[in-house]
Amino acid sequence: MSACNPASSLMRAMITSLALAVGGCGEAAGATTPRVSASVHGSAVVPGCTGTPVLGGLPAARGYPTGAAPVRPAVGDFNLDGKPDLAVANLGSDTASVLLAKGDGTFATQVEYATGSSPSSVAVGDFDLDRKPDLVIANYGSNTVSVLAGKGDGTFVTQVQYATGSSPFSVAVADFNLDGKPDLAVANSTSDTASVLLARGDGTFVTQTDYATGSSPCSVKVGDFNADGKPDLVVANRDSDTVSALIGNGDGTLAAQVVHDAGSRPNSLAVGDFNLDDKLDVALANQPAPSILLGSGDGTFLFVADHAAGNRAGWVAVGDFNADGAPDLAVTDVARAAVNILLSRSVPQDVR
Ligand SMILES: [Ca+2]
Ligand SMILES: [Ca+2]
Ligand SMILES: [Ca+2]
Ligand SMILES: [Ca+2]
Repeated sequence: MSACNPASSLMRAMITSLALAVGGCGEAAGATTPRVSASVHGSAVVPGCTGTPVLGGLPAARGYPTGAAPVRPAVGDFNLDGKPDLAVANLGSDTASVLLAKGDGTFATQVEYATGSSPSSVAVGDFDLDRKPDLVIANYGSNTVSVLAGKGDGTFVTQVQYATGSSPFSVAVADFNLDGKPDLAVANSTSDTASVLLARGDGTFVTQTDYATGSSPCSVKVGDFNADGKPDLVVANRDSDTVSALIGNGDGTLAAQVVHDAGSRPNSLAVGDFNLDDKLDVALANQPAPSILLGSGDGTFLFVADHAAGNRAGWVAVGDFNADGAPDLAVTDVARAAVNILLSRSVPQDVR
């Protein structure tokens, strides 16, 4: 059974603890590493701007209903009013929910859209080049991605599905052939591949090209890790304890993977320059604690020992939560049903 399998008990626990979006209302800095309760099943949890209790300097969470087992929220301005909205894949109800922001930290009631089976990841891009954000969703149970074109008023047209590898568990957006049309990358967790689907620019996509990864790729992210202006991929291979870096050739193809040791059970990854050396790094939510792959700037990485914080890390996201210009980490802690915030100054001295 794939470790990305959402039917596994660990994945159910992860899914339950994942329903969150960390964002905010400005001054959310904590002097110490705060721990924020974010365990809600069937709700998108958004930090409230006017909530009462404050834990470790961050506002308390406020929940909004979604479909069942919401995972991996994405942010976009879907009704073009300048306020960032939310989209969430509802793994348990085969839908995606869109929650439009009111601009005061609260959100309107969700609108649900049909997806494929067991949607596991959602990303945002303008695939038909009409300047209105569209959605792409990886459907774990249908071996497809769904593309939903945005109308620009916060609503979306009915999905169109495209074939991927087996059990796609993560999707990312980048322009891999540098033609100005955003393309797709998908991590196929049971075929041990990453797929690239090139965009035609009218909202449709060319048939996928597959690239080998490690075992059980659960998460894919994009960055220019060798600083040549061409987007590259990193993939977390949960069952081989590695991260694959696939360097983009700039023509829509990728070089064969270069494999890096990544600690134990990397479940998800995020990209940022965590030591502020202008070279992109990779943060890993692995077990028992998050780790960093420090970018060398040439597409290779140096593994840095686990952080002390965290326990059974599930998913990781990057944001500058204390507004000091350095990227911080939000890591779900599966065992404690919590999100750990690791401020950038908590990166060990040997990393900085
Ligand atoms: Ca569009
Ligand atoms: Ca393209
Ligand atoms: Ca590159
Ligand atoms: Ca760096």
